[in-house]
Amino acid sequence: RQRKPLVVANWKMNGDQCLAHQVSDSLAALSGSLPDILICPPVIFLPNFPKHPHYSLGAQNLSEQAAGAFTGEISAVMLAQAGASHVIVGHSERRTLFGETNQQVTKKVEQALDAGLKPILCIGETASQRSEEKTFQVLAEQLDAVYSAQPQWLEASVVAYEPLWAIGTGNTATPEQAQQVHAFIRQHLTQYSADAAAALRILYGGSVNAGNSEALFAQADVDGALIGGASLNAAEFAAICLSA
Ligand code: G2H
Repeated sequence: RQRKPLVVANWKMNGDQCLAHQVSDSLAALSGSLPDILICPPVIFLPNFPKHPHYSLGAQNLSEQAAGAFTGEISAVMLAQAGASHVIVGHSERRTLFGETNQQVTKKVEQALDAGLKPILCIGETASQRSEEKTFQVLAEQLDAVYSAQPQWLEASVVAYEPLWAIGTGNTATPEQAQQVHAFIRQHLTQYSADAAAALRILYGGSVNAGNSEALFAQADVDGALIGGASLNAAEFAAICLSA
């Protein structure tokens, strides 16, 4: 494999200290060739999350500001100090439920990179955009908003394709649908850097579970996954990691 797979757990606003220990124990028990594994729990759990060489820690969101009077916000530097190596940026729940715009997403990517965090940029189309055959256009806009002015950001990035119609619905994209879009994303990004596009890890997200992960990971341009619901079950998440 050209790119080492990356499997990311996105707990969203779920979990507790007990789950942290369960997940840590089940990942620590794995052996053989493992993918890169990243756990993104709610930030409150980061400082005391059990450590193990089999996985790293990340955050689910960050402030678009560096510091200052922004009540309730958490900066990239704080996340790094709390133990995060990566941060999810622009998840569709942030975009749709909290109104995050492409412009804000771009500022967040910049903050992450300035603090030495790797951004996991989430992009995806809605069901109606797909049925109107606007999928590629929407994804291109989301990518270009971030990388057109700063193509060098691509090198330190991870991209996650999460079709909105597949998130938490049990309605996974087929491996062929995922591959088609991932190939488009990689091709589209070659305009910024052919080398960075070739090296970029493109994750799939949306109702991935232990029953469908292997077929998704078998696709040439699927370099891992972002797992929501199924990452809350320690044994299932470990099984997904093993299938990568
Ligand atoms: C998509 C995904 C993880 P789920 O949001 O980011 O969640 O696996 O529950 O569809």
